[in-house]
Amino acid sequence: MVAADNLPKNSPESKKLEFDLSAYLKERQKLVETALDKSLAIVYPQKIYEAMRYSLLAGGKRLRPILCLATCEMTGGNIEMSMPTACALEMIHTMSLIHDDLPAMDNDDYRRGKLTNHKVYGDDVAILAGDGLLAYAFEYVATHTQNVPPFQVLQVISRLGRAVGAAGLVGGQVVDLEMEGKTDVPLETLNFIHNHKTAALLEASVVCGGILASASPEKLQRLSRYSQNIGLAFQIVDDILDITATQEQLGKTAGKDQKAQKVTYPSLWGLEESKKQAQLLVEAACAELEPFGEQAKPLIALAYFITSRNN
Ligand code: GRG
Repeated sequence: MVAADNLPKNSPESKKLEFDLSAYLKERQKLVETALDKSLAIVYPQKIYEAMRYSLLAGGKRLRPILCLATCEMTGGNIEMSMPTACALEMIHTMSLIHDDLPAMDNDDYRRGKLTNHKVYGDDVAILAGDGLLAYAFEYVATHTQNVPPFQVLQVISRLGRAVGAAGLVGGQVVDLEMEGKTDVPLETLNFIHNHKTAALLEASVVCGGILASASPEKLQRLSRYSQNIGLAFQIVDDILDITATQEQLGKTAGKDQKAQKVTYPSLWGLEESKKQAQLLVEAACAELEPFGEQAKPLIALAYFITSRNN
């Protein structure tokens, strides 16, 4: 779990907003942790449930569930109706991390400050733990969402499916793997990779929150543009942190991109320009929230958190 005390309580953005992001994140992370813990019991065969829970409850910022809850509230819904989808988003995100860390992909030993799933349970069980979490995410939305019309639940399930599959995470990961070892990756391809690998699930987190609260198509469009912008900003900052943060801060191996000579935003633009671009994207994201007025404070603060975070 990220220490909320590290968050930008006194940053210019949170002062301007008069919004205590640190307290907000602490409270929301606690709600999400409790809901995730309750969502998955250990039954027979214990081994697979233990492996699924090992990564699901390993901490992390819980950004995707928090974005979903915040958007649902901003558009007139509430935490109860969005918590099952928030949990499902974290299950999907966690499974993508488990598979990403496998020797056949990024081959990482640490994630969220702990040994990766395959290091503890073996490659075979780690693959199955990822599969188990992915399937359960969809089951969980379908069986646990309350006080939302069935058509909207169906729309959420459909948006999640699109974000995960070849039109989303899987598609982004495939192109990322194809680009391994290449030094002439064009910006267009880099953007494709990260719009799919990173931004697609962040977009689904925000848009699903709006769908659950019956937001209008115009509002959903704005939410979609907000989240695409924060999604790309998130990845630019991720690339920057790979260079500037320590393994302890990141909870995973630092400096991996440079070591693998991977094309990243800082390798194309340099650190300063990358920071500037991330800031511009966050500003563009926040401009989309103007019609939501005061209610948009949490989503604006979360957007600025993306550029000021240190893990
Ligand atoms: C989804 C079916 C399916 C398979 C997985 C491996 C893969 C396909 C996709 C890779 C997706 C991936 C790992 C993208 C990177 C996204 C990213 C920036 C992760 C870090 O997110 P944080 O910083 O992590 O929010 P925490 O630990 O805080 O939750």
